[in-house]
Amino acid sequence: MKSDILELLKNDKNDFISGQYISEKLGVTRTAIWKHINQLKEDGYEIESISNKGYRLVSSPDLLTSEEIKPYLKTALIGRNILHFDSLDSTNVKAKQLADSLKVDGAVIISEEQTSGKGRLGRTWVSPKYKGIWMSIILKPDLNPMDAVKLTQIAAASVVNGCSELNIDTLIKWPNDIVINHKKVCGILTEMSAELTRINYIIVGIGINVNIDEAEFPESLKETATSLKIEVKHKISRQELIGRILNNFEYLYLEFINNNNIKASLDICREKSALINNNIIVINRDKNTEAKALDIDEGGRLLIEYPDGRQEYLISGEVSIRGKGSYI
Ligand code: BT5
Repeated sequence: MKSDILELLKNDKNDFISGQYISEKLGVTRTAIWKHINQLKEDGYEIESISNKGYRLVSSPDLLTSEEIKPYLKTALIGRNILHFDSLDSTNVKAKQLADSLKVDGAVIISEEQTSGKGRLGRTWVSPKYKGIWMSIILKPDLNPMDAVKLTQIAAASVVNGCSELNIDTLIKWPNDIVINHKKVCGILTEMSAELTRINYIIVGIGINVNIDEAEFPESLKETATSLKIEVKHKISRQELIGRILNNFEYLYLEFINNNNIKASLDICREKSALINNNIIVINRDKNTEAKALDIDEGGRLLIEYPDGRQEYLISGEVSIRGKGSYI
């Protein structure tokens, strides 16, 4: 009911709507409306109420709730079910807890902060409150488990496209980082529960530093991390960016699932690659080896060439890569 009232207020953004109108439209008493309006105010909505005019929405809080993201969503599947939390240890952990009970594909878990955000291989992901997008998409595709790595590429391509629609140019550092000016602005963590030939679910975790200021990064990340706000020098709407990323994700995901077309995503990953044609260092356990990145193949693997001419395909998640001399 609260979200129905909010929707009516949003539809008539600049005008007052009367309690009578809301009451008739939604079939609730004026007292019930008043209670819900008070709850909305507690949630951070600024609502003006004048006795014989009704209610008017003045401003909305900067929150990643379903109501705030919905205006930007054009999807049929992805993000139609958004579960919003004020604080979580990790959206990927929460997504795993919920995955079995959710029947539909494409539910999205979003938290305003993560107290124990996860990177790959047990690393941590810094996720300050209200400053970024910390979300996990729950998917249940009928795919071979071997294909799950491609979801990371689909996610990376969606983030790059979403940013580019807001005039922010980013590059993909294969397999799971998005970078601007040689610094990491986004990381992707794809996790899976599967049997030998069948996927139970895939969780695509996406973390984006949106409105973090330089001083807010921990000392250990200052050299290597950045945010969209730092790079473009103004605040970015997290709601609009999520909408755009999920719209792109749904298109690329359905192309892959329904039409077996991963090329659409891989073309973006190639075109926006921070590595292809660059000399890189392949970090495998404690061993660093120099190589050149040549291409990303149809399986989403990175083709590299060692100085002796030997070529190798790297599978995502197998190694970490650092560009020569700097972070990327
Ligand atoms: C990643 O791992 O880049 C995957 C990050 C995925 C985060 C999302 S947020 C929503 C979802 N829920 C989760 O719990 N996780 C996902 P990796 O490639 O291993 O990089 C981790 C490394 O990046 C750390 O060891 C730090 O060096 C660095 N790092 C940590 N937080 C960062 C941040 N906010 N921005 C840039 N770099 C960061």
